[in-house]
Amino acid sequence: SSRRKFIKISALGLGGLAATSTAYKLFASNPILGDTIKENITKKFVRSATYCEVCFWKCAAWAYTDDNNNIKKIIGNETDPHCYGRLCPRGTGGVGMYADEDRLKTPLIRTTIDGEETFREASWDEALDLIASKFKHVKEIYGAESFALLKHGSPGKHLEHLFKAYGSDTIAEPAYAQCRGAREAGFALTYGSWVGSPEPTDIRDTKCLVLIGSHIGENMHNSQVQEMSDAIDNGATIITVDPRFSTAASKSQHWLAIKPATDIALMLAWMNVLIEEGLYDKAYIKKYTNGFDELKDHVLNFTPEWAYGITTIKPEEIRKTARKMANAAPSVIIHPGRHVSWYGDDTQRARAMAILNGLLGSWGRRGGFYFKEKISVPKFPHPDYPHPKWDWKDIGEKFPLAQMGITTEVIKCAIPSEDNKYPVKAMMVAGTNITKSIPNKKLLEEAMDNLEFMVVMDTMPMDVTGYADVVLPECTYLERYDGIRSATNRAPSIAVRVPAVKPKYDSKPGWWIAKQIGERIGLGEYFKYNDYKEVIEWQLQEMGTSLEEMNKIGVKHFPRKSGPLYLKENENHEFPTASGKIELYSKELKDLGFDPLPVYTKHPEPPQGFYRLNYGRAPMHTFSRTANNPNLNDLKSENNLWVNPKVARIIGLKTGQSVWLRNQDKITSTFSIKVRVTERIRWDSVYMVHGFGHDNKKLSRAFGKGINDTEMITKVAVDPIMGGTGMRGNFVEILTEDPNKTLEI
Ligand code: MGD
Ligand code: SF4
Repeated sequence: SSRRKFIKISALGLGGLAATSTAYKLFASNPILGDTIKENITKKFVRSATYCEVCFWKCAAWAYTDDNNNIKKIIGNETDPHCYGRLCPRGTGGVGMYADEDRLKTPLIRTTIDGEETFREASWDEALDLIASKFKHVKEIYGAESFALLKHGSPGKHLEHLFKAYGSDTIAEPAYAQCRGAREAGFALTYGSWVGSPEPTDIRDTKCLVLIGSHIGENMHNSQVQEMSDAIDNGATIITVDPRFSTAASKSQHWLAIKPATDIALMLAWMNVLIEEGLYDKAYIKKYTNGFDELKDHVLNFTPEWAYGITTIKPEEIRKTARKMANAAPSVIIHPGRHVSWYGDDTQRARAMAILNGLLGSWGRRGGFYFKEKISVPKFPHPDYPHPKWDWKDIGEKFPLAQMGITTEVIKCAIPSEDNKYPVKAMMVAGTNITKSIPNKKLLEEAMDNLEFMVVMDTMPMDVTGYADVVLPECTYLERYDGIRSATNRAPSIAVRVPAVKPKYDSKPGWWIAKQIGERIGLGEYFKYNDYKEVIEWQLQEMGTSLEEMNKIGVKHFPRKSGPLYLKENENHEFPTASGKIELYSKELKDLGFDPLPVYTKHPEPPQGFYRLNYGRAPMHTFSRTANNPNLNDLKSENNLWVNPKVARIIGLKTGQSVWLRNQDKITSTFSIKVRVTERIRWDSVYMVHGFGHDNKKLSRAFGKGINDTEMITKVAVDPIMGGTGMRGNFVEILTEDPNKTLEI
């Protein structure tokens, strides 16, 4: 079917001129010290409390506006443990999300003019009436469960409420199966609790931080980066395991340039050294863990010499780094990472990290992992949600430890087949650009083709909007109320988001959109407020504060109730696992038919002429959402392909030269990318920053700039334990001529 043909929204006409904002440069000459001009802010500006939505660290911030509804500046909240008063470059540049003249401005409805599919502008009433009629239709004909929601971030929360009230829990987000899910499964199996966000890593007091494919510094999670920089100043040892010489690697005493996909072998060898040399925390192991003897037997043969053949890391380097960790223990952190969906055995890799932390006794210790705590926000009263006949759990049932909806499984449900028990017929996509965040474009397009109805709610004309029947322009986080932020940390705190300015154009907040749809389909009882402000006011009152107070302080702190941050010496502590102990050996995995202890499995390697596609983050961008942001695009407008000089010599490549990619499944890149020849990448891999290569012309700055890594990810290694989509097993050839052009000839 060509019904869901991708519409280039450019058909709508030209946007404004690309006015590159200089605001960012003015306000943050030193990007990480975005607060340097604090002193210059005078009383003539109005200050509103908010928290940042440019990534999901959710730093609390102050937005300053002038009389003309212009946001002059966003700075960090001094008392916030997520940011310690400083925003990262993206947070400072967040004002560009508001200012971007390419923003979605009005609801759009798919239509056909002269045989050509395009979008026409519509009023909110018309768009919402149409959506409401589809909600009713799907429920009547197929059941509410057949309307799926793919979401991310704050807007997703409002829609989740709408969907659950409607009777659908067919909900998923890319932050699970494409990101942190495997890590949460691996640590929950071992310690009984998720790592969560922000991670309870006690970096500021650590003596040794071990980063395994985690590139803090390029991956800009604010307080974590600041704490790491303090730890370095305090003389902490940093050990970085990465096939690429990352920024973190450049700050490290030890950079282990591991052969990709072999991390579990390295960790097994580290365990071998810690146990064989008696360097593990014997008292901690005895008191708090289960399964040490099995672990000891398991790693007996995994010597550094064994691992050398697999990882290419020299045995003495493996021994030396293991001893350094033991020396620092228990103030040592084997960092769990964040985007961990790599090779399909990711839960097991996370288990290996969790076990190493156990051997070193770092969980519940100063400079290791602290016991996190948060405060729960009271639920605004509403009727109970109906029970759906099936939901995300049923869809993901073949993955026994899936704890959230698996996006790719939900997407597959939209493709009709005899054994599809859970047909998805309509979909709402909110705050996620699935064509960039979910691998296997072919599957995604087939699914979208088969949908009867698709609605996208976004702030920008991102690629995903091109597949929608209806596009809804949400206003940005700076123009709306959202739920109260309450995250785990050393001590509980909350933060609020108050609109700094009125919504631009004809955009509306997500809560309003959810309520409008809800009321149109007879769910008014679930939305008993005129303004979301009332919900927050009620919640804050229940928590002993008020919106007025919160708009003055931005962040409110609460005392800990769950006990001390760390274990006391010899304390009897019950971990929230089945046995009450840290499970080095996992009986749960064993009972489910999986390896109870992590095992190294060999993953396919690039064939002759191909290189492993590795991807990551840049400090001024978040996934695909910031590529068109005028302030952030100004700092980095496209991604580059990192290529080792040896490879450059073989192919004859120079820095700055444009190349195209073709992967193992003969998929060629839509656009080209400029080469960066550098020793900082191994010769068997290439690297690029994720989130570029946008193909919607309406994104005047981001269109056609760089390559979309996701487009090259057609082979997915699925984690059998929790359903994560491993995306690092794709191989690319580097082409010096445009393959798309060659094809036309
Ligand atoms: P983005 O690509 O930034 O992230 O995946 P996504 O959540 O899809 O897309 C966010 C979308 O939300 C954009 O279209 C943006 O315009 C829109 N948006 C931003 N703010 C708002 C708002 O306030 N309201 C609304 N309605 N929309 C808004 C992230 C996911 O991607 C994650 S968490 C990870 S860790 C994975 N990373 C990753 C990778 O590194 N490489 C590859 N190839 N794929 C990946 N997928 C995963
Ligand atoms: Fe915003 Fe940066 Fe904080 Fe993320 S880390 S929430 S982008 S300031």
